[in-house]
Amino acid sequence: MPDKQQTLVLLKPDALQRDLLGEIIRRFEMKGLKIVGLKFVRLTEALLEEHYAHLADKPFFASLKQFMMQTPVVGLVLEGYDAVAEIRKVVGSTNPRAADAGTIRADFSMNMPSNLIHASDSPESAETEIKRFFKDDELFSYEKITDRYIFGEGV
Ligand code: IDP
Ligand code: MG
Repeated sequence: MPDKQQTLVLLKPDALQRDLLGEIIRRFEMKGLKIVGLKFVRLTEALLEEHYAHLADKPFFASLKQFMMQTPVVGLVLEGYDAVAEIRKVVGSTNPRAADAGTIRADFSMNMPSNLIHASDSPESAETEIKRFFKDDELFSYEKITDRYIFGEGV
């Protein structure tokens, strides 16, 4: 049986400004990823310094933080088999011009930092990042009629 995982996604200010929130969420839904958490988050400098700690010494760090604070971001927790890797595949490479055609970043964006989406890069970071942005009572477990078709149980 594949591994059922949860992962954290943030829809960045460029997704909001460019009216792409619905299109991006639609792509996740079409893939069969289940939305188990969904809310607006107002990012702060402190939160970004934690979330993007691996980029702290980059020359673009200050402008990245400013960009991420321009509007609220949409936080999502998505669930599915191998969800961490599968979402990264649907999202595409960090640099939109290096991303494969058909990925969200390749199809809808052109340059960094405005590549529309954050998605956790490993099961370990997904666990930390979900806790960073969502309280336990903001995550929901529920059955969908399509679960058996998407997840292949008892079809
Ligand atoms: P990821 O979002 O694909 O996981 P990371 O390396 O973790 O990529 O970088 C986080 C975010 O920082 C990127 O999504 C992008 O918005 C921004 N970023 C990364 N590299 C650059 C750069 O060279 N210039 C400007 N922004 C960058
Ligand atoms: Mg990353």
